[in-house]
Parts: sequence; C-alpha cells; structure tokens
Amino acid sequence: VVDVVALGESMVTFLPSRPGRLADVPAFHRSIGGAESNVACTLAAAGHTTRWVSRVGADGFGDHLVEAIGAYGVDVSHVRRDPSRPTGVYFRTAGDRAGDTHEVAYYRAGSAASAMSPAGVDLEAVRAGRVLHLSGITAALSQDCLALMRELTGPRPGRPLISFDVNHRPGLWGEGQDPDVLLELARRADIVFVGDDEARQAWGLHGARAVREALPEPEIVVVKQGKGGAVAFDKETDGLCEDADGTATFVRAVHVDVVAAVGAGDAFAAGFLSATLRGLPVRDRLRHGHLAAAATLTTPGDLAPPPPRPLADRLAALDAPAWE
Ligand code: KDG
Repeated sequence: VVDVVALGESMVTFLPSRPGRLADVPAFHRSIGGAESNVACTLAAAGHTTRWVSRVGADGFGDHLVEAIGAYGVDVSHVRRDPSRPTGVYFRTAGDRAGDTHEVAYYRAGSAASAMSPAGVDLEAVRAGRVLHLSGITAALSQDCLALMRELTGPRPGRPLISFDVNHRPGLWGEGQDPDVLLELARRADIVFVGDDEARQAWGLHGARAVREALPEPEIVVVKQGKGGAVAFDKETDGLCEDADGTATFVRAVHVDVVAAVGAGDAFAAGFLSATLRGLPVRDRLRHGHLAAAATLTTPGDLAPPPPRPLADRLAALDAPAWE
C-alpha cells in the first residue's frame, strides 16, 4: 500500500529572476509547482511512498513535470497524457519579505488537468493509499474536477483517510463559483489544513475557534496562523493538549528569513502528514509541519526537500523553550 496518494494539477512554474512587479520582471527561471504534487514530493523526500495522479498535456512541459516529480521518487505511472489539451503553466513574482503579496499569472484554463473527471482518472489508483491528499484548487478548475472531488470525498468505508488543504486561490474563483463548496468538501475530510486568512476570505470566519465550529466533523482541523504558528483541533485526547477543554494544541512557527512563502503550506501539510503516518502525537506533527515549511520558506521555489528525518526528529524533540 502506498502511504500517500496526491491528486491535483501541477504546472511548470516560472520564478522571477529578480523581485518587483510582474510587469518589470525581465526573465524567469523554470521550476515546478502544484500544491498536491508538492506534498507528494516532500513526503517522498521524507522517506514515504507516494503517488501523484493527474493529467498533463502530451507536450514538453508535461514531460518535464512527470520527469521532475518522478525524480523525487513519486510514482507517476498514473498520470495521464492528453494530446488535445496543454499542460498548465504559471508565472509569479517573489513577493515581499513576508511573502504574502506576490502576483500570480496563471495559464491553465482548459489545461489537461482541468479535464479530470470521475470517469477520466483511475479511481482505484487514487484510492490505493493510506491517505489521499486533495486540495481546494482542484474544486475550482472545472465542474468535472468538482464532481471528481465530491466522488473522492464520499462516505467511508470505501475510501482512504482524506487529507484536505483548503488552498483558496482567489484568482481561480470566478463569477458564479462559490468558495462555500470548499467548506462542504472540508467537512467531508478527515484531516483539514486551512489558513486563518483563507477562512476569513473564503468563508467570512474569524479565528481558529470559529473555523473548528464550522468544521465539526473532521478528526483533525489545523488552522495555520501565518508567522505566528498553527493550532490543531483534534478529537483524540493524547494528553498533550494545552487547551483547557483538551482539544486544541498550538505550536509556534519556526522563525526564518522568508525568501518566498509560496509552497510553505504544502510543506507544512507534508511534514504534518509524515509525522501522522509515523504515529507521532499532535504536538510533534505540528512541529514537523513547521520544520518542513521552514525549508520551503527559505528557498525561492514552491518546493524544497524537508530537513533529513534524523535532524527533524532532533529539532522536534527540543524542549519547549526552543519552540517559544
Ligand atoms: O501551494 C503552492 C501552489 O499554489 C503552487 O505550487 C501552484 O498549485 C499551484 C496553484 O494552483 O497555485
């Protein structure tokens, strides 16, 4: 059994040669992006077996994605090639030092991945892992992709544990598309990751408690609070909860000089999932999430290998003051 299967669109990503407005960037460096494959690659780098399921065009960019993601050790044998639609690409700026004001230009409408549908992917291969990682990006790509998301998040048994990163991308939600569907999907998942900024923007929810109240079903809801840290609401009581009612664990983020924040959420999810698969307690899952995120925050691309496991374990085991 594969540890984690991730399904979603990946794109050849063009990183700016220097900071500044998109309009002023003179050259771009080719890289790869895609929230779900970022998670699969990071987990593979952390020693897990992973599979990425998607569609790409029968073009050079599709070749590059399959080769680059495969080079991380991710199983790419269930990625379909579409001769009639292109591989999506996107360009972005570096953003400010906090990393949250970058500009994005997507060229993905009508992409091969946007044609994913319940009939167009190998559902058995998608459901073959211990965990299936999905994100809200897929729900915005097309009606067929939304139908696929609904199919995959159907009732248990019959499906793996669902990890769902809300990943609200305002640029993808056009007129008539309601990001409330992300709330519906999140409620069907088992592990949910959401930024407090996303929850405010997409759902009008203010604060971590309000998010948990709107999402009572998942086993774990992790609300990321940017540079502050992240709080996990967990139904299990493992004795490590700091909250009086025994259901919330907060862990501060690692302080780093941010180079680019894009992809940090994916790395966080991968670190958290890796520790979950290893049966670690919630506090340590959050610490591993932050450590993996720190690696991505300090590189220009969307993806960076996490700290090697022995190092990450040593850092995660440091006494509480190191984490304050
Ligand atoms: O989380 C990072 C992703 O947003 C990035 O790699 C590109 O998948 C992407 C998207 O749709 O924005």
